[in-house]
Order: sequence, then structure tokens, then C-alpha cells
Amino acid sequence: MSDLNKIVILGTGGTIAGVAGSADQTAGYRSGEISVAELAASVPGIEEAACISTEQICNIGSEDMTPEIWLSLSKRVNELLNSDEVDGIVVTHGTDTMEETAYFLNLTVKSSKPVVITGAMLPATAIGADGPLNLMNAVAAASSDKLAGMGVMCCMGQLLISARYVTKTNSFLCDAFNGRGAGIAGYVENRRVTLYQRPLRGCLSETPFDISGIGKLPSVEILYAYPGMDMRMAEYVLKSLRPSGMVIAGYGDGSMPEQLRELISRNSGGTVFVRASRTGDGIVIHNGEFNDDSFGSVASDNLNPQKARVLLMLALTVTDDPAEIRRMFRVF
Ligand code: DAS
Repeated sequence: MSDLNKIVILGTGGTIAGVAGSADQTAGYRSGEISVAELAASVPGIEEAACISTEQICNIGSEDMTPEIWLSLSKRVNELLNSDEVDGIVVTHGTDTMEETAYFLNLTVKSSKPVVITGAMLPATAIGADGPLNLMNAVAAASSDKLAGMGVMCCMGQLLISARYVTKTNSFLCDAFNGRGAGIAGYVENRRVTLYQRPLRGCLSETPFDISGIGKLPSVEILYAYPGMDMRMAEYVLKSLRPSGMVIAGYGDGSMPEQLRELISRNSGGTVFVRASRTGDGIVIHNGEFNDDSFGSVASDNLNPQKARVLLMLALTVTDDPAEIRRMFRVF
């Protein structure tokens, strides 16, 4: 009987499963061409790291990822981790929207067993493809009891970064992921995990989000602020789409043009607003440059716009009270 940990690799597609026309082609390839079973089989020695099984959730470029797939993926992760026959999960995923899926899982998986998400910046056919080592390291991390209770981790380029903080900050370099001001959780080297910090924000069973009975998440749109923005676009979103929530990717500390503030104050019926920052780092503080109390808005703390959207979508499954949502943005 093997004493190796039993790890299930759930494949969703991405560049890690991508195929290009030649070994030196690193752009313009097709994502999601190789099955997760083939990916696992292509990693030399992976069978020494863990007892592996694979499942294909989907096989797409992550630019086509959807909240519906987030839901089915998280439900499958919870189902697998409820079994004594599974010790950890690895998710292979495209890098473009990896940070959103990682954070969604961080908030909805209800097990303390390791869940590690990984991908690649180079297609599987490329010279020096980064996918195989990323996958090996992700399996090694998911097999480590050091990750128990740490929430979902992203493993890219030998880094371990908490799902709440990880973000893609380069469009094509292999060294494209980091935790910004929150830093990294640790490293994986020679299949060994070295950790330097634990996430302080709530995740897993500490959150009130139970998606087991949810088929569709509340609609939340993101509006990017820029000089001279046409208010008719914002007006259309608010009046015609009538989203349950809206994230403003504002300037600096989450500020926005006066015209937009006026439009929102006239049309905020039923939509909860979160002020985030298009800077991608730092924090947007409550009642900082903007009186959130009087406006009824929520400051995103250090969540970037795309992650603030994930938390707001889940928050709206349990409440539409801005004060309670503010608490969630301080805690999760
Ligand atoms: N192919 C893109 C994606 O699926 C990029 C990648 O995976 O690196 O997100």
C-alpha cells in the first residue's frame, strides 16, 4: 500500500495545456489542447511525488472562464475533499484569470486539505516550457501537510502565493505572478515546501459562503475609470443591466470623476458599489478620499478590482447590507 498522498489533478485548460506550431512559438498558440491526464503523464517523476488521479473539468483558455465553471469546480473540489481517499487537490488553469478562480475557491472550499492552483506562461510544446515543473511543484505542495488550513495557494515558478493576494502582473514573462504588497507565502524546491507566512484573512470554513445550493451567482460588473469617460456607458450598465453589484476600478485611492459620483448617487437603487483601485496594489480605505458611509459604498481594502468582484459576488449571496459587506471586506 503506497504511503504517498492521494492527489487529484483537476484540469481546466490554459497555456499549460497549450500547443503551438513550433517549439520556439510562445504566442498565438491554442490553449486547452492537451488533456490533464496527458499533462500529468508528461511530468517525469510525478508518480514519486504523489499517488495521482486526474479529472477534466473543462479544457478552455481562461479568458473564457465563467462564474458557472467556478461553481462547478468548487463543488467538485468540496466533494472530492470530503472523501478520505483524497488528501489534496491541484487545479491546472490558464494564467489570465487564475487569480479570480483561486480567490473564489479560497472563499468557497470548506476543507483544510491543501488546494493548489497552477498553470504555465509557455505552451507545453515550447522550448523550456514551465508547465511541467509548475505542475510537479504544485503536486508536491498539495502533498505537504504544511499547507493544511492555509487556504488555496497558487504555485507558479517555484513560488507559493496565497490565493487572496496572488495577481498576474506581466503579460508574457514566465515570472508573471506575485503577491504585491502582501508578498509570497513561500517556495517549493526539490519537492520541499518552505513557508514564511500564513494568510491572516479568513478563508475556507471561516467564510459564510455555501455554494452547494447555488446555480447562479449575483451579477457584478466592473467599471474602469479614465479621464473623459462617457457617462452613457455607466448609465446603461446601471439602468439597463441593473447589476446586483458594481466595482469601480477607480484612480489611486478609489476616487472617480464627479460626474460618476453624481450618476451613482442618482441610480444606486439596488446596486451595491465597491471602490477599488486601478493601481493594482496598496489599499482603498473606508471613508478615505470618499465618504463611503454617506454614499453607501464599500472600500475594497487591498483587493484589486477583479478580486473585489469575486468577494462582492459571494457577499451578495448572503446579504445586500453595505455595512455587513464592509465587514466582509475587512475580514476575508
Ligand atoms: N492561454 C491563456 C489562459 O488560458 C494564458 C495562459 O494560460 O497563460 O489564461
